[in-house]
Amino acid sequence: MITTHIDGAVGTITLNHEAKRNALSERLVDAVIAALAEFTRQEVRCAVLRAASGVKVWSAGHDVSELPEGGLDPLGWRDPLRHLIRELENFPAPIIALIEGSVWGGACETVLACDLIVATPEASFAATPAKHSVPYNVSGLLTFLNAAHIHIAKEMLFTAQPIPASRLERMGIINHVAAAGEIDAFTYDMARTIAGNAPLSISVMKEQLRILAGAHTMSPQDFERIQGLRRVVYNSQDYSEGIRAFKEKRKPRFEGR
Ligand code: YXS
Repeated sequence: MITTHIDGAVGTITLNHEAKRNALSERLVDAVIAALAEFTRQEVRCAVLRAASGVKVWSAGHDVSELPEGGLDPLGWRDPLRHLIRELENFPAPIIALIEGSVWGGACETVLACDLIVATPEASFAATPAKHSVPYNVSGLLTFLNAAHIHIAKEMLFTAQPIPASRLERMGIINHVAAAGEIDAFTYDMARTIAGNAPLSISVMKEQLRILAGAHTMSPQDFERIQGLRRVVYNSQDYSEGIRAFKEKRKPRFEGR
């Protein structure tokens, strides 16, 4: 599912399930989370999350075959994607996402939940809930909102179209764009710079920024109303049609009910 490597104080996790385009299955996510735990034990001071060099698809997003076909929240607390996002945010050192190829659906949020993003110019990012009639969850939408201006977050989420890395860099959503032949050297140079700084200060600043980024008040009534609205979506015919269409490798026909 993945390979890992530690070089000094820099750890690398490489997604390695090409057959399923690195879909974020429970098995792959569990492997990434176990690697992060090992990096913590090894006192890694900066981690790099990447796929194999030259890959066409960085990750195809949530494993659709593991999504419920209807009647259950597809992105509940214990969902592998939700678990992965929390582990990335709680990992005590910075994580740099090194992106080559296309990034889809929940993998977009995964990349945005990392602390820094370096991508090749050819890389692209497609947020896909609207493609599958998935009611994204509240903390997941906050990941997008913390990374992008609300108009860009809405463009990503409402169009579900791939957006090139070069455009996202111009908007400050991606830290750096680097050519394929240079991106490794660029990324690991930054990782070593971070790893050479004070780890306690960085770790506490990362945790403070996580708390500040998540500090939003929402009344219990608003939360319950949102959950009710989301339930209408994942109980809809459109949601079941979205999952079925993916499995039948055809374009979904949404009726708005
Ligand atoms: O047919 P086999 O068994 O060889 O498997 C195929 C695909 O079914 C499988 N695969 C996936 N399996 C589970 N979940 C996925 N997300 C997924 N994506 C792909 O991998 C094998 C090779 O796929 P194939 O033939 O399509 O590869 P390709 O190179 O022609 O095309 C690569 C992609 C990524 C353009 C294409 O696979 C694709 O469009 N995948 C789905 C991208 C997507 O819509 N992801 C969003 C998943 S849902 C999600 O993340 C959230 C719930 S949400 O939508 O709310 O954000």
